[in-house]
Amino acid sequence: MRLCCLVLFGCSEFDLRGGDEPVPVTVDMTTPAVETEPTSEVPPPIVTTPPVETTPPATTPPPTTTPVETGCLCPSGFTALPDDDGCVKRTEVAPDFLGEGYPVCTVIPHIDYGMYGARYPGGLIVSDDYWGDDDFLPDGRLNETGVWACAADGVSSGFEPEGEWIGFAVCVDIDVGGDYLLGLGADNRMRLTVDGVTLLDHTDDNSENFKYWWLQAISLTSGPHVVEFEGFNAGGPAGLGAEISGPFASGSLIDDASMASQDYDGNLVWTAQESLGSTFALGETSGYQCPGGMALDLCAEAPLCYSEETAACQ
Ligand SMILES: [Ca+2]
Ligand SMILES: [Ca+2]
Repeated sequence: MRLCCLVLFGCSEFDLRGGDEPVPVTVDMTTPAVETEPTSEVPPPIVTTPPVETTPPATTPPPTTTPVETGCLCPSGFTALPDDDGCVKRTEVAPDFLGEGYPVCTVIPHIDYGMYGARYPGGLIVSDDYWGDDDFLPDGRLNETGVWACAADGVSSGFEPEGEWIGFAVCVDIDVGGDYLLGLGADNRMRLTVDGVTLLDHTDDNSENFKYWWLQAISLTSGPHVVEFEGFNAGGPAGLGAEISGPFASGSLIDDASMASQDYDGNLVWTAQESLGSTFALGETSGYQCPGGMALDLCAEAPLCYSEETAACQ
């Protein structure tokens, strides 16, 4: 609850489920009721970077879903999503806890970061001061939102770790499904998964990994999800930038032009900068590690790894 309010811009009562006392409703009978138009606005998502525990997780994670009465009938073993927009079946195991994660510090700015601009999945490139451009100034998204493990002074980021994947597991819990834009860039390698499914996997050391800001679009159903951003430094300067923007109307992000037409900056709900003062949740010698194809959920009652199958309502 606390993190929700720290992270959400304009956190509404709707988000604060379970936190408010019921408010008695009074009706002024002298004034005729005014009918209001239904709104198509969807409530903002709950996006959190959970604190990383420094103690090992319980070996048996508790179940995270409870059956509820619903208008959506699901196949055996599946549970209806909160908005009845589908069914899900999860497989859960306890993660490996490898030790306290690296503390997070702001990236050291670099004029090469983002110098080619934003790059959409279909190849559209947009270059300016916001996304990044080649004007010998350290601007653009990776310079603005990038982070890496703190140096020994604990204030600025350094070059370490080198040769290790580290990253974030961001919880996105939404009452209504919607589309989201994910942006990232890294010095040197990067990968992106949603609910354990790989969306982007750049395991070479091509300088384009940090010279572009890489955009991806996803459609999320209602309910909890985990977006994982990871970076890997092959040597020298290091940085990982990551952002989540949305929600946008379901089915609206169909091509580069439709993605580029959205108000990305005005709908940011999470950036890597929000992890300052915390630690990298994911690592290979620190933090948590899940089996391949599984996502790390630190928003459950106890840390767990999950994979999931989905099915349509019957
Ligand atoms: Ca510029
Ligand atoms: Ca590097």
